[in-house]
Amino acid sequence: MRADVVTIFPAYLEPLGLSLVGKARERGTLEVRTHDLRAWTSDVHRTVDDAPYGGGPGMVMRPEPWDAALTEIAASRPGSRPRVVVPTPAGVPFSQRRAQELAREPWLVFCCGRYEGIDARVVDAWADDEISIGDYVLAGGEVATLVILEAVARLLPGVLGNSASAEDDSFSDGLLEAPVYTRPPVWRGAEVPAVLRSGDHGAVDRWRRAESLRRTLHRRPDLLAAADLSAADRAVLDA
Ligand code: 6GU
Repeated sequence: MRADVVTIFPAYLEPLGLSLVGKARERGTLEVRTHDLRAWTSDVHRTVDDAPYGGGPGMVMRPEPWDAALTEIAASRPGSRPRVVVPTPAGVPFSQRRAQELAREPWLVFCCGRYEGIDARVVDAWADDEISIGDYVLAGGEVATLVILEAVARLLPGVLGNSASAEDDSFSDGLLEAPVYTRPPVWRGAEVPAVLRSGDHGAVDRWRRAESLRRTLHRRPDLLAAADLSAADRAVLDA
């Protein structure tokens, strides 16, 4: 996969050189190109914003630098066109399902807005997706892009050491994951649940399913409505 990121703060994307995403880049599974939007300004002050029509606080990003940037980036690989993502708190909610969908794309372009956002005309002209990472407001789209790209990168073929770990994720079956433990078996007086040390894989699977269900019931009851529940699952929840 190739991912281009357009921002006025390229340094904000430096974490994409680290850890799992950095390794995916080293292996060639993911190619990330970060671009400074100001490279597509033409005035001496390299202006990217202006006052909002209709009044109100803050500034709005002007359409011309965005259109010039996206035109040039889109033309950099003739014969294919990128999926253009605009992270914005006014977008549709990001989810594991959307991460899976984006992970199937060969080429993504992220447009990181700042201030009060990007002029709606250039968003309408270019964006395939406007995505929010949650119900709170960030100062710009850069951190949201980091979030989305990390969620997508770990789904790319060969990125996770154990591809089962992606399938086991919280949300992949619509439930939160069960708690996890490692050594020591007793830490500050707290024991690892005996079933996990029993060697009985069937019992471990049942325990994990029950913990998932109970956790989801307490923390995210909204998820249960959409989950695919067996009679045994319902018995756990009713207990
Ligand atoms: Cl994608 N951008 C900004 N600026 N704030 C957000 C967001 C995105 N998602 C939630 N809050």
